[in-house]
Amino acid sequence: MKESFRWYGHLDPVSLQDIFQTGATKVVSALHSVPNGKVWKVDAIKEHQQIIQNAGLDWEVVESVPIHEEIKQRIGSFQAYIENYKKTLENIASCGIHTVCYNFMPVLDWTRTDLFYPMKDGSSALYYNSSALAAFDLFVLQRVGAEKEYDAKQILKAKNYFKALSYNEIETLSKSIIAGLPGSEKGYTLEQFRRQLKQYESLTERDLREHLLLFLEEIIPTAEKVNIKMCIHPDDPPFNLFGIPRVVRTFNDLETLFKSAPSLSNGLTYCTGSLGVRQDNDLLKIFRRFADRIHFLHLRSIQREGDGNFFEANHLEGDVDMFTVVHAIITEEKKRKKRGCSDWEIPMRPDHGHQMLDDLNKKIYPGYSAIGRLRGLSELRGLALGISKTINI
Ligand code: DNO
Repeated sequence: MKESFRWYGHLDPVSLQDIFQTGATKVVSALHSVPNGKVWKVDAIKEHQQIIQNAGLDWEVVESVPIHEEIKQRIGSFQAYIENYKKTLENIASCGIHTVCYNFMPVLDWTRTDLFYPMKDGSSALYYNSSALAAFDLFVLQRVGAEKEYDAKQILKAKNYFKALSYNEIETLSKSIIAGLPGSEKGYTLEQFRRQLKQYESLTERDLREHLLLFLEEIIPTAEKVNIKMCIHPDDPPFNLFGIPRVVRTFNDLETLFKSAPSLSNGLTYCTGSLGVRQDNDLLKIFRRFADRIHFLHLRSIQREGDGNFFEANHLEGDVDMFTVVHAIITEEKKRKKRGCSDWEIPMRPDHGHQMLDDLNKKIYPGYSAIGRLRGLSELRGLALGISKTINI
């Protein structure tokens, strides 16, 4: 695996020099200052790339080129945004970067309800609590028709959850959900969020899937032409939120996606933490089925706590069987190498990490503090080294 680390640019509290010390050689990054929908200019890409190179690192993967909401809904200027997207891919490729991660989650990107969930060892983790989300939906956002989304038991749990919250806790909960986690859009106020959701009111799961497939029909030929591997990121969490559909949640969702555009440029970001939230997602089966189109890896674990609740466990703990996952990855890499593929090594980043040690007193990007990710990377590095010595292909 090509060890990589995510870097959010010059505002990131974790510097490139810090990343260099982790031993990772590759960087995963994006031009976060370019507004969604606008073309990434070659000069801007090159400038960012040069900054990374000056630190002795390589910009290996773009994560993400975001997809404009109008493309997801196929309204307004979606066609122009698709053209811009293609141009951006061409520009990225012309700078020598050939892996692009993206997602197709409407309105919100990844979502958690608690960004500082205390762990027994004194570190803190990210948590998703379905009652907290329902409490926010029903009693803070007061979304019209929200009660139809939940059964009586869930509504009762949400009520009790909400009753126990102080005013400040309600504020914090709202912020955690809609104020924008690192890597997502800037976030919303309650009013903006309501408006965004309303736009999706009549959009069915079938519509959204069709819009994704139509988008792929347009961009995959461009990606192929310029030798870019597009890697869709699974929905996180992998189920519908706020009554709007998500369509990259399960084995079957992925199967549909890749059947409709079989080119290997139509690839997957294999994110164990996102897919692993669902017990019905067999991580090994997913890996094996789509192995040849897995071009990027996000390795992290989660611990399911029932009702769809989960926290982000240490990388080698929790419900993701990291040994089996890494074994499958290394086996795939060795097969690729044997076939003579020059790019047999798959870029991997330790995804998220606990806020711990010195980072507990620092301003961090939730999930993206240095030490927690460094711990994850080191553990994964050791695991991979051990496994790789045992596989002879
Ligand atoms: C969260 C990230 C996501 C991811 C996008 C990919 O930590 O994995 O924000 O970057 O969903 O487009």
